[in-house]
Amino acid sequence: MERGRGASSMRYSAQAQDMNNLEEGVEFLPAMNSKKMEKRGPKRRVVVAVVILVFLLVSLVVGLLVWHFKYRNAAVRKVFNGHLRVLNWDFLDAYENSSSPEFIMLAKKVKSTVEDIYRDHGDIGPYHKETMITAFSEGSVIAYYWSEFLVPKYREESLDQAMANKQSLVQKLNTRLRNPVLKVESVVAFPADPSIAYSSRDNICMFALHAKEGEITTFTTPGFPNSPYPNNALCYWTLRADANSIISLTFKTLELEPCTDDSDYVKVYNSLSPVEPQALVRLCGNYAPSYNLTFLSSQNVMLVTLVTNKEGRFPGFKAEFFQLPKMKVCGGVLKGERGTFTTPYYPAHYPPAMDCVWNIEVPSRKNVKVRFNMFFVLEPGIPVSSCTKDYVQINSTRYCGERSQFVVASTTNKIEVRFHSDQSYTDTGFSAEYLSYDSSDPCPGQFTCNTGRCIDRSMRCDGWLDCVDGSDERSCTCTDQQFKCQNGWCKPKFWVCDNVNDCGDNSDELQCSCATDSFKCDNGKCVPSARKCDGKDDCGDGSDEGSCSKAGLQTTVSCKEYTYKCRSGHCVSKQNPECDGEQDCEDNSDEDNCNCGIRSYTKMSRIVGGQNSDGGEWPWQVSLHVKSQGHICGASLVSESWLVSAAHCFQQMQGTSYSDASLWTAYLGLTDQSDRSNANVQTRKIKRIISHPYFNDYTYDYDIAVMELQSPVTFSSFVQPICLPDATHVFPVGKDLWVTGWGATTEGGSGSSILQKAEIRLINQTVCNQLLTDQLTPRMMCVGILTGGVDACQGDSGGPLVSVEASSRMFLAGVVSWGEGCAQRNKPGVYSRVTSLRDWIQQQTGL
Ligand code: 4AZ
Repeated sequence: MERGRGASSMRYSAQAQDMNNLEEGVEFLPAMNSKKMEKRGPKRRVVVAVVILVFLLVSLVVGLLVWHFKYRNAAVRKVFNGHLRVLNWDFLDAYENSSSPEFIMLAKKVKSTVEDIYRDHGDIGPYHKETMITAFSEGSVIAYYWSEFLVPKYREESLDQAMANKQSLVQKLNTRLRNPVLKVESVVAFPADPSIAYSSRDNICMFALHAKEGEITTFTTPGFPNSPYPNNALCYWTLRADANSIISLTFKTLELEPCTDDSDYVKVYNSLSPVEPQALVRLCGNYAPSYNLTFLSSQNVMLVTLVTNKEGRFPGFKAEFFQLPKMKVCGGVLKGERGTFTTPYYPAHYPPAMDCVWNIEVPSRKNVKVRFNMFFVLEPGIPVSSCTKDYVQINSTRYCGERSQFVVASTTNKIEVRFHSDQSYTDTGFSAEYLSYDSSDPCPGQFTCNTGRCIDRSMRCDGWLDCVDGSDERSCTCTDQQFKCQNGWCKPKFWVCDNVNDCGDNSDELQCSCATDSFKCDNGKCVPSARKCDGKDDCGDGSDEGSCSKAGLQTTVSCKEYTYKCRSGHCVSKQNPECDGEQDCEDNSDEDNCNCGIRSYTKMSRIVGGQNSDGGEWPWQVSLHVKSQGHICGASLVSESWLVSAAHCFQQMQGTSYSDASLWTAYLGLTDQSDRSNANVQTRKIKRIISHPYFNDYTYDYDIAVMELQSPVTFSSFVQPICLPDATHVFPVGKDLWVTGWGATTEGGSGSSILQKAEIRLINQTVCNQLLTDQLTPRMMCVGILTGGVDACQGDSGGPLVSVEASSRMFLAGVVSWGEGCAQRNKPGVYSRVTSLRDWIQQQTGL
């Protein structure tokens, strides 16, 4: 400021006289300076001032007018879909045919009633353009319609609110007109799906089908199976059944464009109107043959829509439907020693809007327990911790989501099981059995886990964790064939000194050093010391040939798949030379970009099972939240602006497109989910998500994604990147790695508020492929404790699996991907193998 004033007075003292000079004009404002005014002629200055003032005023008015007419008044096209019930009218079969005179006559009446309702409302009436009645169904008569509006942008919100609250208007209309032609109620309208309402289509097709008594009706996408469905198309199939029936719809084959944000999709509605609150399922891509694709309605109508984009044509679907009598009661009284029960129509998707109650009673001297053998009550976007939509309730506990077998026991001879499904999105439900048991012997002839599960007695104290909570391995007396760990557990003696921490406290691996003249390999093998650094891999894992530098530098060798390539293009033989604190390449490129993998302090306990982490212990751990759903997945910080996570976290899931970067928020420096406002926490929005293009949502191959933060984070003792290993980096089998996350702490259980850590070890790929029935690909690796009990679980996905390497630096070895359940014996967790995906990460992020 001060410098500016000085500059201007210097210009003035030079006495520039040119009045056209803009800088002179600036000088003209201090009117108190009478000397200057005199010199330049007062009249001329006043005229210029007035002209500028007028000019500014005119510009302002013009600007305001342009803003008012062009922007404030810019009209937005809005479409709503809805339905209403006409009370004083009976349904005729002819109403099913939209070209029948009966349909046309009633549609005219309904349309004028809807227009009356709109006209009555100042936030709706002025903007209404058109309403069309699309269908009728029974009860007494339900009319389905869509309405189009043109509304100025600034009135859009009030229109949305008024449309969401039309019930009060209808009451007004009904009271205003004492004898209305149509008496209407239950008027509902929802904003139309934008992919249907707001884009023009080259191909529209509509089919109306009515189930025939005792017959199955088949329908297909246009051209199926001889030609693929058309591009840029919108097809509707209205399915109807007789009054008091419901519809069972099954997709026999379905092959659409693979699921992405804007891929082709089929959506099924429990209504004749395509409204989201009554959507039952959204299907895209294709489904495993074992996946049940049968859906049930709650009424006698259903709508199937196919929406296709401009590219990619796929075969489409063949579907069939039939009618069933509407279920009168759901649930009931179940008596006896044992029995089974399921959700309605199991294993088909249960109908929406269902409430079932089973009152189970076993003989009076016994207690009762319920075992859920299959449990799929998953509503997209609803966390298992809240169960606000579809759920099973026993006593006051609600269960939802996908769970593997679990037991709920009662301490009396009665138990009440409730099932509730809401209006939208259904799943395949549950299959359960109830059993009576003796309170003094809940598992006759078997061992009872503390969770209530019964396991074979031979599994007790056998070294394997068969109960999820490890209760079968507690309070054991070790046999002659067993080793007693320091923590009291018994493990088979032949597991001692196998370089695997079987006890969890590593006590089985202490006192296992090699003879004085031998070298202990990283894989536990002992080789004669003379063979170390002899140019031959005697250990089998190369560890006897690592760290064999001469005068600090590694000798250059010819480049192989497994040799580290320096920036100069030369290769060195040393295994894992990156960021180990030693110069191995001539150009020192092996020690470049090594500001990673170090935490503010080291604190590692070696304990089986997850444990609470301390703040700053895992500074690369990221919690990924989705708006209104909370923590969904983990991720790892690899630079100031990039995260690595799992592609399956960003899949399109019924109703929500998780690949939309704007849905996500990343929390860094976080330990306790309930303390997100902690000063060490940094929050970032996501700029973009790049999932691996080869990610396969069936096999989970290439389950990796990178995410760019909208703005870089600031590194601190709570926020630090993890090192990315070179593609040639070797993580030897048997190596202990750490997995961290806020996921479920028991299979099917809820997530943890405090970040959990667990130490697990890398399992041989061939052995694991056998355990997991040939499901592994080279982009996967198994890490876990084969005895069970320690594992990643739902909610840990995308999170880091890290390895402590030379100079205590930690490297990202894997990304939590999938598993058969959690922490089960012989079912280790599967992780995306970062070294196999390293080149892709480099291409995407430049790191
Ligand atoms: C999951 O659902 C999940 N036991 C992640 C990891 C494992 C299982 C499930 C491994 O996100």
